[in-house]
Amino acid sequence: MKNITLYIIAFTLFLISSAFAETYEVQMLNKLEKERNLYNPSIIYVNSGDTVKWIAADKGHNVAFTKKGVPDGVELYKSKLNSDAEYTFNTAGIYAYNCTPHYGLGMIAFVIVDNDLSNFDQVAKIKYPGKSKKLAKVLLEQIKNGS
Ligand SMILES: [Cu+2]
Repeated sequence: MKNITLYIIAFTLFLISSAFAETYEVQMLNKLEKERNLYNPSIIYVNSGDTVKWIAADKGHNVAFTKKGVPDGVELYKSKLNSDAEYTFNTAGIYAYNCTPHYGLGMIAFVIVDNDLSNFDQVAKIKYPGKSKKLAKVLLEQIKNGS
């Protein structure tokens, strides 16, 4: 009987947490003020179970998880160009991602799941190409400072 009660409690908690899973939107843009080829916002904090939806507000972009930029055991997700994309985050940690055609032009962004920064050093060690290098430094500094 005790086991059944625990099971019911666990299942109820699961239902409640699923009901509260949120969806966040990130825009894929050609231009915003002085910036070109960007994700807006470029850093978002979510909880495990939450979904991020990337909106192809402008064409020519996609979402590709950056190699070595995700928590251990997570497969690299890659979306199609010109299309909205969606991914549900179930593993805690930092996720670095980039636009395949605009990686060298600085089109990178981060998702932090459950406020877990345990893979920070690994993500900071990535060799970000071209303009991504400077932006990665700025964004990672913000992540480190929790802002
Ligand atoms: Cu792009």
